[in-house]
Amino acid sequence: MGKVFVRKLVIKTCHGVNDFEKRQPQRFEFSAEVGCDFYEAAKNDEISQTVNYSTVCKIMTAVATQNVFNLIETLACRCCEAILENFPQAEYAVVRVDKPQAPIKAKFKTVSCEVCLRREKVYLSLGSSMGDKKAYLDFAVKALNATRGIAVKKVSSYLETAPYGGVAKNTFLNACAEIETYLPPRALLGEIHRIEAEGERIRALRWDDRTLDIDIIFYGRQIICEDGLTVPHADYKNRAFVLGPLSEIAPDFICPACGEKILDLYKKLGADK
Ligand code: A4P
Ligand code: MG
Repeated sequence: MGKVFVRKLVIKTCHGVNDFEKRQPQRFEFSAEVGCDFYEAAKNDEISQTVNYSTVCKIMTAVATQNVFNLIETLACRCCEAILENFPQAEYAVVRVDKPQAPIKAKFKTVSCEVCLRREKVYLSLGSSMGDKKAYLDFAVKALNATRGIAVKKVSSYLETAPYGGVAKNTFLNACAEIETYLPPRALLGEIHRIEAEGERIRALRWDDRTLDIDIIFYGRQIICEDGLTVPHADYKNRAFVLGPLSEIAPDFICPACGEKILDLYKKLGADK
């Protein structure tokens, strides 16, 4: 693992909440740190295998000069996203924006903001128990892959399963997907809710039949216990309809909470459940 840096790239451009800032260019300084494994690039002395700092500068210049934003936060986020999209081998990017001429009545060196986005491997469970179930699952995979910041890497086969939980009556079609994303967990959940709504999901009774349900099972190795978001999923270990498809695409993935392998958890549950 290594890091490539750009420090204080100077760009004169127009960003700010005030109208005059949107017309009069002022000085901004852009710094980036991009995490990537460049061992092979160093071994072969080959620029195409690493994160080219010249390209990083071009990306930040393009974002800074082709847009007019209110916030330096937006500027930093857009730069970070563009760097990660351009370098699929980059594990994370940190972008800092300094605005030393910010129009505030105070003696200061600079105002700044910094953002870090990390590409994570995420496992999702997909389910449908109403209408054309296969079409809803196909739609979910397509919609996820079409979402900025999400790339679908693997999809399990679709499995017919008996309803679990005692509320839903219909047979389900279930699958699991592995995605790569730099969206933070809450932003990912927001995109999932949007896709569920586009898939004609109506939220009525909990656990009831639905056209489309997407749950986050794992988000990298993070453990999240917040209002409205529990990761790893609170009940995945009791669900053959999750562990079965997951065993197909990630049998050796180790749960960050309990330290057990997916395939072992599936065997423990018993494939008949
Ligand atoms: N939420 C918290 N953690 C998560 C997470 N890791 N991923 C919150 C996604 N959402 C999470 O979910 C309710 C709230 O949980 C969300 O607003 C979110 O903030 P929901 O999707 O709105 O409602 P739900 O799906 O009815 O509830 P829940 O608890 O997600 O139910 P499940 O777990 O999805 O179970 N039987 C079979 N055979 N196959 C199935 O797929 N699915 C269910 C629904 C029941 N029986 C089933 C199946
Ligand atoms: Mg759900």
